[in-house]
Amino acid sequence: MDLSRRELLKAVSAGCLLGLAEGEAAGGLRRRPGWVRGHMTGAEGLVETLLQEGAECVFGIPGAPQNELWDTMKSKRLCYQLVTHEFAAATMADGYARSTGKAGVLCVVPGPGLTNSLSGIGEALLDSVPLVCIVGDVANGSRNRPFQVHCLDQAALLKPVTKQVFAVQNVAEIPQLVRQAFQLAMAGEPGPVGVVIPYNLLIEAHRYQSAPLEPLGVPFDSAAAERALSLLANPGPRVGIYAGLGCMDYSPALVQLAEILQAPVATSIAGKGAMPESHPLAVGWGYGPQGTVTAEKAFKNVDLVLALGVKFSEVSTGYYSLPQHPRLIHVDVNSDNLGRIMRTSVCVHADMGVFLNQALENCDRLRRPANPRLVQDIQCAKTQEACGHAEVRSHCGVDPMAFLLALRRLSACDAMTFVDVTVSQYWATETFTVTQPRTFFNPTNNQAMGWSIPAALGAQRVHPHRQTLTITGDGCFLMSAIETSSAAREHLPVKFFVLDDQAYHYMQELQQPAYLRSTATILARLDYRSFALAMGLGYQEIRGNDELEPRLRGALEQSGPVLTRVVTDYEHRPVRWIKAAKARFTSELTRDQKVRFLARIGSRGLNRHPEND
Ligand SMILES: Cc1ncc(C[n+]2csc(CCOP(=O)(O)OP(=O)(O)O)c2C)c(N)n1
Ligand SMILES: [Mg+2]
Repeated sequence: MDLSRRELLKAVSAGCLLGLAEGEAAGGLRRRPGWVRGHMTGAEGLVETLLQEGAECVFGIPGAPQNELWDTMKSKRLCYQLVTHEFAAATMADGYARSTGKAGVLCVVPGPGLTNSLSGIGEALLDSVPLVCIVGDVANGSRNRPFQVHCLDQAALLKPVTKQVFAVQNVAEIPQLVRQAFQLAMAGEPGPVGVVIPYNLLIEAHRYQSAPLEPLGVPFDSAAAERALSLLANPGPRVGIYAGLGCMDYSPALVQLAEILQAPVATSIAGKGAMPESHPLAVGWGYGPQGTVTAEKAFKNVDLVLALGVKFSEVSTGYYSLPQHPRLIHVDVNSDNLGRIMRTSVCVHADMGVFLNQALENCDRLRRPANPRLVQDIQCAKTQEACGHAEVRSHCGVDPMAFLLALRRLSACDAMTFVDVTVSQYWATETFTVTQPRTFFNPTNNQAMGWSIPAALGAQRVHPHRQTLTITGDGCFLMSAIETSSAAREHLPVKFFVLDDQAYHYMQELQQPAYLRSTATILARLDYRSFALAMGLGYQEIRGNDELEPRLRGALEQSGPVLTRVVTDYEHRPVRWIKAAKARFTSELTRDQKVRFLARIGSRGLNRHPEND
C-alpha cells in the first residue's frame, strides 16, 4: 500500500505521526512551492523555479554557456556561491543538503565543470544525499554545430552518478523538469538528479504556466510491517535496534520505540545523531568488531536485530564483518536495500516515519518491562571504553583520540562536524559523542578525500551562526586546501583542523601488515602558517597534548575561519575498523592466496629493507 502525502500530512496535523512533523520540515515541506507564471527567458524560468522549490543557495562556477543564468540569479536575488573547483560545487551542495535535509543545488558548465564535479555527485549518490545538478550543455536545434566547446555527452556522464537525468530539449520544459528533479531527489532514498540544459534555451523566451507538482505517496507494505510487529511483540527475543540515515528526521520516535522495546540502539556511521548518544540505551556506532566496544558487547545479548533505514554497506559494517543474529527485521524506503547482506527474517518496504508511527501505535503489544540491568551494563561498558579512549598514548605529538575528546568537550552540542577520509574518521565515529541529528557528517560510501572542507562551507553558508568544524588529514587537506580561500572570501567562519602526520596513515596501516613496507604514502612538508596567511585564514598550531585545550579554545573563539595544524602522532593507537576489516578480508582469501601472502611476508621479514616512501 502507498500512503499519499496528503494522508500523511493529515496524520501529522492530527498529531499522530510522532517525529514526522520535524522530518517533513527538514524534508523541505515547510513551504509549498508556488506557480511559475509569465513571459520569461529560459534562464528566468529556471531561476524562478529554483526559488519556488526553496533553493537557498546555488554552488558552482559560471562559464560562457551559463553566464546568462548567473546574471539572472543575481537579478532575481537567488543566493549563489562561487567555488574554486567543481568538486567543491557538488560537495558544498552535499554539505548544505546533509545539514538541512533539503536538496542542495549545484550549477556547472558542461565538459570539465561536470567531470570535475563527478566525485562529489558520486559521493551524494552512494550516501543518499539529495542534490539537483544543473548542468549546461552545448546548443541544440538550429544552433547545434559540430566541434562545439565542452561537447561531451553530459547526460551519459551524469547517468552513473545520479538517480535520473532530465535532458531539457525545449525552453518550455524547464520549470517542470526542474520541479521533477527536486521531487525525485527527495523521494524514497534521496540522491542526486541531473538536469542538462542546452545554453541556447537560456536566452529563448516562453510564456510559462507551471504548477507545482502533486506530492508523491510514500511506500508502506502493511502486511510485512505487521509480520515485523508480530515478531517484535513476542516477548522472548531480546531486541537491538540498528538505525541508519533513514531515521535521521525521526529521532523522538526512535527514542520512544527503543524505550518501549528496552532495546540498545547502535547506528551506522551516517545514522550517527539519529539516536542521542547520551541516551542510556545508545551504544554508539556499529554492532560488530569494527564499531564501539559498547555496541559489540550489548549486541552479543541480542536475538533479534531491528534494522531501520540503513544499508549494510562495506564501510559501515567494517568490510561486512557484522555478526549474523538469529533474526533480523530490515525496514527501508528503498526495496533494493532490503535483505542484501544479512540473513533477514522479514523485509519491510516502508517510509521510516510511517513505520515508526505504526510501531508506536502498537506500543501496548511491544512494550517490555524496564530493564535496569541492561542500562547498567551499557553504562558500565561506556565508562570502561571511555577510559581506554582517554588514555594518552602518543609520545611526540598530539594523540588523535585526545584531540577528538577535547574538541567534543569544547565545541557546542549543535556544532556541525565534518570528518574526512582519514584514519581518524573511525576514532571519531567511536568517540565523538553526537547528541543531535544532522550534526556529524562523513563521506561514507564513496570516501572522496577532501570532502570535509567544501561540505562544511556549504553547511556554514546556510547556518551562519552554528559552529562548523572540519576534521581532516593532511592528505585530504591537500585535495581541497585551496577551497579554504572561499571561506575567507565569503566570511564563512569554519574551523579547519588538519591532523598532520606527513603521510597517508590510513594506507600505511593497510599496507604495512601485508607488505612489511609502505609505498606512495609520504606527503610533502607544508608551511601551514604561510598557507593560512596566503588564503586569508587565522592560524593555530597544536604540537602536544598539553597545548590542546588552550589552542582549541583559541581557534574556536575566533570570529573568522581558522586553520589549525594538529601535529599528530598516530603510533600506539590501533584502529578497530582496520583490525575487523583485515580479519574478514583474510578469512575470505583462498589457500593459494594465503600461501603467497605469507611467503612474501616471510621473505621480506628475513631480508628487511623497508623502502618506505
Ligand atoms: C580521491 C581519493 N583518492 C584516494 C583515496 C584512497 N585513500 C583513502 S584514505 C587515504 C589517505 C588519507 O590521508 P590523510 O588525509 O593524510 O589521513 P591519514 O590517513 O593520514 O589519517 C587515501 C589515499 C580516496 N579515498 N579518495
Ligand atoms: Mg595523514
